[in-house]
Amino acid sequence: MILDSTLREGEQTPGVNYSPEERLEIAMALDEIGVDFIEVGHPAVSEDVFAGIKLISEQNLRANLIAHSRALISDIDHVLKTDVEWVGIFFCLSNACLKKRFNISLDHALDKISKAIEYAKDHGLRVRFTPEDTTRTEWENLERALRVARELKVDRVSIADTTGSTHPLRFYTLVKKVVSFGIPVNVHCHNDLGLALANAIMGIEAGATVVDATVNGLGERAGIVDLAQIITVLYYHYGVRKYRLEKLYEVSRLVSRITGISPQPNYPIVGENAFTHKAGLHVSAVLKDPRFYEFLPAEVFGRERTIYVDRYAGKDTIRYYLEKFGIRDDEIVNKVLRKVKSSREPFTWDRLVEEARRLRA
Ligand code: HCA
Ligand code: CU
Repeated sequence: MILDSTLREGEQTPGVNYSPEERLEIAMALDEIGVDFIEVGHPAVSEDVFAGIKLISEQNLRANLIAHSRALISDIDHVLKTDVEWVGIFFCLSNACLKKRFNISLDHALDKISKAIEYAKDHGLRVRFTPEDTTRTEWENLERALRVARELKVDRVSIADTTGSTHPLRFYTLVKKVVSFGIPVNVHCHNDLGLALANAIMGIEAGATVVDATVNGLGERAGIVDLAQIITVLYYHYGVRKYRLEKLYEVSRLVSRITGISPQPNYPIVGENAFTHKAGLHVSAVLKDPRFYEFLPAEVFGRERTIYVDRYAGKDTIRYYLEKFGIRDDEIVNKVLRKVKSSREPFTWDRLVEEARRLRA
């Protein structure tokens, strides 16, 4: 399953603050794609965030809604008022955090967490618990937390690689150990080393059943797993057919428009260049059969294959474009190609055709 956290983790991206209406618009788009969970935000952050979450919870979306909360009764009260079904409670239990950040003992921390979980459960919420910075937390501490979570009938635990520090093989081992406790597991992988997706996949291999992701990979620092990438990997390598791939580009554009942050051009699937060919050799092969240089078909994602023309272009590229405008003269093709090759500028269709018409005249 997929948990999309564009509205929570994604809102922790510098420069991103959704209005209630924007929050709703994104949630509806995510619901259309078919994500299983939508993490709608942290209602205690501000009235505006709260209002947006409330707006979403009134819609009767298909996805399960989960709101973020510290291990505080007051935070959980905010969540209760939004009427979402799930709460995600997080607390860091590494020795370093306990000592330097909070200055409390592990027992004290577990007590605080238990009270929060019990309160949430007593009020009918389903609970996900995240021992934040899981990958750097001492196993003894984690083990105790997992026992407590199991006793309190926590519905899911999330293994967070909060600083993106882990290695896929090490992550696999950790997830496997946690899965053996019998509580359903999420994985939440940050991308500081560019390993978020690899780690998430290893998490799946080890038995995790939910992967956290965000549209355009948004999130703190280098962000987390990108929604389009994980859904596409699930489709092509795991045969998961339940998500609407043809909507992924649309939702990426929507989030880019709202956040003002576009993915880099070479970003997989939703980046501007993800389906663009440039070198003459590639174009010539692709015109015979796209599969020579494409694993992913553009149409599946509601996108179009494009061909970029500059001095890397070959004769086939120019012929292909000019033919579209009814120009079939080989000599003109050669001349246009020479012109293209003598320039360091790209050539748009218009410019190619204009060039050809000028030469013909
Ligand atoms: C945070 C940290 C978090 C929490 C994940 C979770 C992380 O911003 O609160 O609550 O499951 O990466 O550990 O995003
Ligand atoms: Cu995170």
